[in-house]
Amino acid sequence: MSDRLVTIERHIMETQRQYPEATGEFSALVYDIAFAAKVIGREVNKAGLVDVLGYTGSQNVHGEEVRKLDEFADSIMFRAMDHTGRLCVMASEEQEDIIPIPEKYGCGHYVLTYDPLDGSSNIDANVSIGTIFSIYRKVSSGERGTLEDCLQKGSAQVAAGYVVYGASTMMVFSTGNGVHGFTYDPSVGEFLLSHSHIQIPQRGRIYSTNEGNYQRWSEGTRKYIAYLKESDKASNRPYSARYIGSLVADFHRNLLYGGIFLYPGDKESPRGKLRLVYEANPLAFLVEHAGGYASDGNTRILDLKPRDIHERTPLIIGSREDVREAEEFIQEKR
Ligand code: AHM
Ligand code: MG
Repeated sequence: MSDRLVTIERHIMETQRQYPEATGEFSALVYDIAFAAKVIGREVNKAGLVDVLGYTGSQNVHGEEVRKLDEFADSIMFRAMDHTGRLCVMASEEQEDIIPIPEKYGCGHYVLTYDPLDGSSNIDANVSIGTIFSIYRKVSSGERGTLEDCLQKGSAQVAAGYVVYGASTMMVFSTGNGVHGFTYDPSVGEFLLSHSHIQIPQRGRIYSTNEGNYQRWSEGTRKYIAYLKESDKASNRPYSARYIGSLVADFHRNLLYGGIFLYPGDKESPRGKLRLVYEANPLAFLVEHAGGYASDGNTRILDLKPRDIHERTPLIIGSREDVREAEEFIQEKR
């Protein structure tokens, strides 16, 4: 932890001073997300104590059972953001359509897309889960935001981040000027800067993937994982397997220690499982700003143009040299 007490607010103010033309609208938006994260974190931390666990009885757009905390987190994100005048439209992994700003409130220049509670299958077992978000500038011409605003390439993000509700709650984000982590101090109710300018090692020793899908993987993916298990001192193999099954938690560990996370396409789901807009793009933005790389096996994630807000993509993300090597195997060049 730094010897200066740096709250998210102070960090944003200090960063903003470098941009005299900034209006403060964008900074306030990051602060709004931190506020929503505190409220979601409070409920996540009492899961089990009160009746917040289990299912609501309905299904989301992906046909998955909705858990009560999913629904709660989704509603908090919306309610923390709808009235601020900073956003023109939102999109959530939990909602089928884009989310307009209510008519009674004004619209701003920014677009927010989010996965309110990722890894929710882990909720009932007290395993880390997270909230993931991206911020874009409005590109559509009308007064209100449209689908076009939500379907921008990841390279157009102006900020992205996640909150991991784990042993402690942490918010990690980048506004394009380094990746910074803030740990929540419940005694003062603030996120305090604990990890400044995070850089991911160029190569790691950890791989994270659901190997239960092995039979469905392509030959290239199978060969790559077999390669990581081979013994070779010079290239630090075998790698260690670490898979939590919560993307935010798996990503967070690999960001700090180095490593590679893979959710590839396979025979049954050629586009994999994870969503381009809500999961792959924000984490790809972060990993690149930390010196790493993210690919769908062939193309840089941030260069993919989403055609649908719920589109899926294979995701290979982490230490740059590891991801590049995985691409070679997946493309069957090795
Ligand atoms: P969710 O958004 O419905 O929670 O699903 C995404 C999660 C990720 O957190 C995780 O990486 C992945 O699903 C795990 O999938 P699997 O159980 O197939 O390994
Ligand atoms: Mg998710």
